[in-house]
This record gives sequence, structure tokens and C-alpha cells, in this order.
Amino acid sequence: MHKTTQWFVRAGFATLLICAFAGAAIAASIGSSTDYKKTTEHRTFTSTIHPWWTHAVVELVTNGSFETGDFTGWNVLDAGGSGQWLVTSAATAPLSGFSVPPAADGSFQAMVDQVGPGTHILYQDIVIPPAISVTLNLMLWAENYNLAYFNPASLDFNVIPNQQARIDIMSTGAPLDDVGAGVLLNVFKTVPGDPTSIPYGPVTADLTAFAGQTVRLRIAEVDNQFFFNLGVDAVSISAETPTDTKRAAWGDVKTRYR
Ligand SMILES: [Ca+2]
Repeated sequence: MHKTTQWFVRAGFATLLICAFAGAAIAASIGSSTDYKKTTEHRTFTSTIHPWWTHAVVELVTNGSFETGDFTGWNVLDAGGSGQWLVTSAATAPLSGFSVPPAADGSFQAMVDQVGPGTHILYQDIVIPPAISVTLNLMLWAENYNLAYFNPASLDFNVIPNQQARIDIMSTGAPLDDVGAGVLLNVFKTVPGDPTSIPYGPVTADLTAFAGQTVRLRIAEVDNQFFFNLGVDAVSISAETPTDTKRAAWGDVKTRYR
């Protein structure tokens, strides 16, 4: 065989081998894609936006169960002649001596106790990321020994009578005791006629409207009529954020193909 012809034959054979290897590589790549599909087909999707998005749930409240035994992550404002927010695992209120229900979660809970009039505000500023949904959950109990509520449009214990509790989502720029335009969403409020003994129970609110904003969660109690114990625990604001798993997985496939 002519040398040139032999070279072409050899080159053709080499080309066939290269094509075979390339084909195998492509097949391997397709196999990888198939594996990815197998992985995702068994995943549970809840998104209504894109079927390849999965969700991550992020907790936004620091020390929401008070299990540090203190107010780490929180801010407290106690005004008046008596009383304070405190973190306790005790079965008896430390100032008034009234009985206290067990913590709703873990060992510790936050509560207000007093022996005289005062305003007591517990708050935490929350940075809410862009999210599909944002939800507030907490557990609350109350014992209003006055057996009646008074809820003037003020959290000032000098406004008489004033005997109320409320939970609000606030603008961070508003005064701490604001009950006007600084209240972005009222979540809970005692009004005259409400039960004055409230056993531990859930309080929930949809905060999705505040995604991408920084807001203040405020839990407030005012008393100037008689003893008023208020307790909270398991305070949670959870944000559900999308994660584009398809893009991440495809990037991984591309890396392996190269
Ligand atoms: Ca707790």
C-alpha cells in the first residue's frame, strides 16, 4: 500500500477511535444527567414558581426559646415603679409569687412579673430576606388578675386605666411605645371582654408582606390596675427562600464534562 494511503488509513482508524472515545464520554455525560434526573424526581417540591426550585427555611429570631437563660438577642424596656421582663424556668413568679405554667419549649420562657404599675416591652429587630413566605409563630399565656382589660391607645402606664398586652410588627424607626403609624401589623391584642386567664397557646401571623425588610417584633404589657403576668416562648419567624437546584446541578455536570 502506498505510504500516503497507509497514512490516511491509519489516520482514519485513529479518528474512529477518537470518535468512539468521544461517544463514550458523551454517553457518560448523558448518564450523569440521567442520574441528576433520578435524584430530583424523588425530591418533594412545594414551589409553585418553578418545578426545579427547592426551598430553604431560615430561622430569623435569635434565642427565640430563651434557652440561653437570658435575653441574648433581645432588647428589654421596663418603665414604671415595678416589674420587669425576665427569663425563668421557675414554677413561681419571682416578684408576685403567682404560679407560672411550664415553658412551652425547653426549660426557659420569658415573662412579665410585677408588684405595681409599669410598662414592659420586649423586642427584637428582624432582618427578613427576600422570601417566598415568612411566618411568625410563638406561644403565649396570660393571667390578668385584675379580671378586666383596659386598652387605651397608649402603652404608658401613667394613662389610667391601662391594663393590656399586645404584639406588633413595628417600623424600626418608630418610638418603642408607638401604637400609631409605627405599627405595621398588630398580631395580638387584649381587648375588654377577652378572657383574663389565657392558657399557653399559639399565636401566628403571615409576615410575607415584609420580605426584604427589617422590622421590629414587639411584645408589650402595661398594667396599672392590678397584677398582670404575661409569658411567651418558642418565638419564631421563619423565612422560606428559594434555591435554584437545577442550575447548581447543571454546573456540576458541566465541570465533569470538561
Ligand atoms: Ca423555651
